[in-house]
Amino acid sequence: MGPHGRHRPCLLLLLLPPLLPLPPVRAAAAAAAAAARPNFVLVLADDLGFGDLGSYGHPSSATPHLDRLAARGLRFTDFYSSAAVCSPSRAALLTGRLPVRSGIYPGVFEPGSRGGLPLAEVTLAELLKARGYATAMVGKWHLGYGNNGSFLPVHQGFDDFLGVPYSHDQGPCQNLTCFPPDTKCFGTCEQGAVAVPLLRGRGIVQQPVSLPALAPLYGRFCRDFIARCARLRRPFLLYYASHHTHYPQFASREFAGATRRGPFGDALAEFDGAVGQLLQALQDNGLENSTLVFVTSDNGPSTLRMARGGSAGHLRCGKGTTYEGGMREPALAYWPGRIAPGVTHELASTLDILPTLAALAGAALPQVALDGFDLSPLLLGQAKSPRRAVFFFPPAPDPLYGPFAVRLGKYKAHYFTQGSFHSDTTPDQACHGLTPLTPHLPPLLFDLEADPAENYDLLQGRPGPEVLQALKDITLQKVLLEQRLQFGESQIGKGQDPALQPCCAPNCSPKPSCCRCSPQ
Ligand code: CSN
Ligand code: MG
Repeated sequence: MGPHGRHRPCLLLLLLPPLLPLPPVRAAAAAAAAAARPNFVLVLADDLGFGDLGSYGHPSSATPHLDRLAARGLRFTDFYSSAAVCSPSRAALLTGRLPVRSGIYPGVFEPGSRGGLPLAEVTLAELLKARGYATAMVGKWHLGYGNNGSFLPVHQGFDDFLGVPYSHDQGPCQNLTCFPPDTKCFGTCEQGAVAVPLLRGRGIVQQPVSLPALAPLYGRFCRDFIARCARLRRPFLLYYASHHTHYPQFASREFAGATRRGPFGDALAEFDGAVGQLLQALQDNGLENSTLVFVTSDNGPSTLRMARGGSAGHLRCGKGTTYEGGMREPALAYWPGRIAPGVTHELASTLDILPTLAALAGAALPQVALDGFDLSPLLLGQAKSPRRAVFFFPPAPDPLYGPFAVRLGKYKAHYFTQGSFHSDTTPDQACHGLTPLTPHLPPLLFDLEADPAENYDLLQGRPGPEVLQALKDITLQKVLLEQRLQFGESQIGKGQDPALQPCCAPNCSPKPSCCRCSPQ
């Protein structure tokens, strides 16, 4: 493994022995050490909302495999992503740091973006690799492409990568096939960019990518990777970042038209089937009891897409906003024999994934400011969540404003609100793109247990002493965070250079339309 180029030297790699085959006398010790290092399958859905899964109350979704994980694993009711759009959310997941620290703002990376997740950031993959893990990723990256792919996963700790560098609507999607045999994708997406490529490592294997072929390709890649790790008795991290529920939704022949919920439901069902295949592969290789499977989503639903977008359930607004619908997500933790089935109302965040998996793997944490907590005692039923607060930053964060909202315990205060075009078409105008940035002094204050939909501002009535105390406590949290939070240099602000867009025929003309390498 690891044929895809150099990895920058990192302190952890220098401290730990190189990953050479162990001499036979130490085989028993190695086996014992391996038993202490569980495998991790980290599944991230795209723009999947709090209300989209059957196990989270959706009446017409077909998600039998995810619902089985929910029934046999730990289901979170109060789990948050760390941003309301894609790139910053993924940066937080892989670094355990608020995305403003790594400079992943404003908005999301574009096909020709100059920046990417800085290579100096220590990712979950790098941290586990230093602990002897094999690491692989399939699916959507969206943390930069850069000059000749210099920001791709293979430069951020992943031994292998099969996937798409950004969203599959960041190219002219009218040329893509969404439903076979001959149905083109709904909508036109981003004109003027190259056709969306499929990459292996740093190389382009298809341009444009065939969306209906993706789930089977990814499935084979994952099965092979899992089987190889099982054979080598090597612990592994598999990061599966699905595209399906992002616009334009797609599905292969097996799933197209197969559900009661229409195109979104079909795409979701195929994603669900892919999760089922991952579980099957674990079972086939005898790894089900030594593997933690964790499933969540990057941000809330894109209600702009109407019935083709996801659902936040009874939560307010969706993608792009700092209301609950923008960032509260379904989350499932499944590890038979270790994690007891149940439901938890404890606070948790994608920021906590890195410290949690590091603790379970016995890996050292990077010596940088982290914003996550080790949830392993919560997962293993030994303690409550150490997390007390959640901070909500908008897609265009600014140190002048700090977090737009803060949750502490069951209370959430909004100091600023702003609509987002991603949350258009909901009945609530506060969600919509034309609703401007609005400061709130005093903040809007909601009790998320009594009022998860954020309808009833507690400071509108005659607030009692408990509510006034909560207001003080929560405002203190905001101030304390602002004191310790350093905004990194904006990576997305470095702008774009069309010449950086991935092109399978580098010297072709005219760009971008000549960047095609497979028959339509
Ligand atoms: S996202 O969706 O990448 O899943 O967040 O596909 O915010 O300008 C968001 N945006 C294209 C997108 C553009 C996307 C934006
Ligand atoms: Mg997304």
